[in-house]
Amino acid sequence: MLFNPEIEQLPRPRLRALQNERLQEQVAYLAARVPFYQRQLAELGINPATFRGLDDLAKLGFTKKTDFRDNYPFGLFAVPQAEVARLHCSSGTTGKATVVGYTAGDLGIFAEVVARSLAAAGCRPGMKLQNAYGYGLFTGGLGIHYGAERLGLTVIPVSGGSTDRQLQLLQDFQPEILCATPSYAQVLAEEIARRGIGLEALSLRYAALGAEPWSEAVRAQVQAGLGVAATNIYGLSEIIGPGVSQEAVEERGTGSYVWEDHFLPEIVDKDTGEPLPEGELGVLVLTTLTKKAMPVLRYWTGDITDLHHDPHGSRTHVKMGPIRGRADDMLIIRGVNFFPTQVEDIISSLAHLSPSYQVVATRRGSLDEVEVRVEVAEPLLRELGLGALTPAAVAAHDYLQALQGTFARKIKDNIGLSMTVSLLGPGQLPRSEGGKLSRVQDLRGR
Ligand code: ADP
Ligand code: K
Repeated sequence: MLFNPEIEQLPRPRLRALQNERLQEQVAYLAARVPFYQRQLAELGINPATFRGLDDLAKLGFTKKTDFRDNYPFGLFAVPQAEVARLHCSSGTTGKATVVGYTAGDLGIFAEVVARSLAAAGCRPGMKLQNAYGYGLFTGGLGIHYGAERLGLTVIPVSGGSTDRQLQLLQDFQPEILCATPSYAQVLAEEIARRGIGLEALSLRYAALGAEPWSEAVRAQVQAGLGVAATNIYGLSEIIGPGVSQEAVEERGTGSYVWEDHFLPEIVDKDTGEPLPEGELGVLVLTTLTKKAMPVLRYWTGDITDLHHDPHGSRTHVKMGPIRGRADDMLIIRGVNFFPTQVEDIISSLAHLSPSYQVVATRRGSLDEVEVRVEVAEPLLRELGLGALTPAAVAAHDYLQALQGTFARKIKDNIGLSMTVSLLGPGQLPRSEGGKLSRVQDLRGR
């Protein structure tokens, strides 16, 4: 089913013309309203009045995550605060960093693209959707919620976690659709098997999964374990939230439709920033074409994928492949984005920890786990009369116990993720060749 057939099947030339017109409008709008873009356009010698739209797209500069940080909280907003109907933050950034805003009209666009996405995922008006995405500042919960309502679904806003409750509701309310991160869908599938709940006790038919990368192997496991057809939903707060692109249920494995009337995608070389031809892997760059509160030009997502047209597709919009990785060191832990430098900031706020640290991501079952290993500063250990630190030595010293606890708590409070903390003595972390520590070890292998 297509939620908006006219737009979803708009012939390519008309779609291009629409994008062209909207891009010109968006550039003029930002040039008149947002100092950051005024400066950027001026520096690049771009005159909004003569900007030719798509032909000039590659002349525009990129917008990066650091630009959001530098303009925190509202510096990139294009409307007075009174016109902002809702605020969200990028996941994993509970405090500073990425704040995004929406006008009432923007929320309408958000609901529309999610409604399109859920329809492509297999949902039909009248079905029930259990929404296990987190509600709150994270765009996932409310984003799915309002899109599902727009499509005419009955929403069960259970939010993330509480597996017992999730399983109870799946049996009692008999929803046909589940929205969750793929790793949480795996957890639910495993628990269903472990508790011997037969699939005949459930009515699930479809799952729309996203917020983190996943593989065909995970798809196979979730589809078998939950009795669903599972599709990919992709998005990011800086652009709107989930619903930037979505896989169609009949076309699983061939890529996700980018809703191009609202979001203009490009693939660029991760080192040079040069646009790459169709089918090549590079960094996904997205421009919003219709948002009003906080439009962005050429947002550097950091996500590595490709774009390709599917001549046999049910929609005319371009497809993006699965996310193959990141152009930076961002990790996605249980759907939450996190940069190792966030750990570094916490370390520098605490006395007695040295800036030598390592972040190790592993998988236990289907859930991500993170251990932060950090070296304790030399003077403290000398004072305590200790050399190398073992877990037993840490456990035997109240002060080290407290330090470990404070560090773990700050991580949880500031990043929103629970991590295991290990304290080590100076020089205990393995150095690589040139004596350099590799800060991140991702041992999850999907
Ligand atoms: P979201 O609510 O979609 O997780 P965030 O802004 O918190 O939004 O995170 C966006 C990032 O999450 C993306 O840049 C990408 O790295 C990752 N992400 C979101 N959806 C997917 C997906 N379906 N597959 C792979 N990665 C995804
Ligand atoms: K995410």
